[in-house]
Amino acid sequence: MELATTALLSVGFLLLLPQGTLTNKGPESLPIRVTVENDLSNMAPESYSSSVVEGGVLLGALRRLQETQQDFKFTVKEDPDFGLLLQSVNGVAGGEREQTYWEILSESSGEYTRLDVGIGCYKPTANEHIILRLSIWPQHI
Ligand code: B12
Repeated sequence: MELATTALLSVGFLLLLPQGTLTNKGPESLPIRVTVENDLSNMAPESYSSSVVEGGVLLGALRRLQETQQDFKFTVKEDPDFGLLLQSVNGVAGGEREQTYWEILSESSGEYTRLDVGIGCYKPTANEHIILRLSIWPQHI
């Protein structure tokens, strides 16, 4: 009798647990789009689909893209203060001499916003469109 009561109580407790508690589901995967623009070398823009885990950073989406797409690659350089600088995309590096760098933007309804942090800190949202654009350093920064 006592055993049956304990069993019943345990089943009741399990039913009360929020869904997913016992299934150990990982974070959701959010789709994002990445476009590489290099007008400076007259190259046609290339768009790619990738994904980022919910709460994950852009670096993860770029790594995933590099692993799945033969024609996408990138390199980074570590900065002691601000983390990871996107140094090259698809074999083209930004350079001190040419004063070029890979600018990172987010596009929505034709509006472009420059990200205020680098790829190691920025957390994309679902369906966000990220632009990696080879640009010339702004004159006053
Ligand atoms: C000049 C400058 C740049 C220049 C650097 C060119 C150069 N060789 O001088 C350029 C235009 C390349 C640049 C780019 C970016 N920058 Co900037 N930049 C600055 C600025 C105004 C001064 C840096 C400086 O000269 N310091 C003096 C020198 C002697 O010190 P240093 O340690 O050698 O400086 C180096 C680092 O600052 C590094 N650097 C510059 N910006 C960034 C950004 C990131 C994410 C990293 C990892 C490194 C880095 O480049 C400098 C030269 O090597 C700072 C603001 C500030 N007051 O620090 C912002 C600042 C560092 N940049 C910032 C940002 C966000 C960016 C971009 C991500 C913008 C974008 N959306 O594209 C990009 C980097 C993109 C990428 N490819 O990863 C933020 C970083 C915030 C953060 N917490 O991550 C800052 C703090 C400005 C701000 N408040 O928004 N930047």
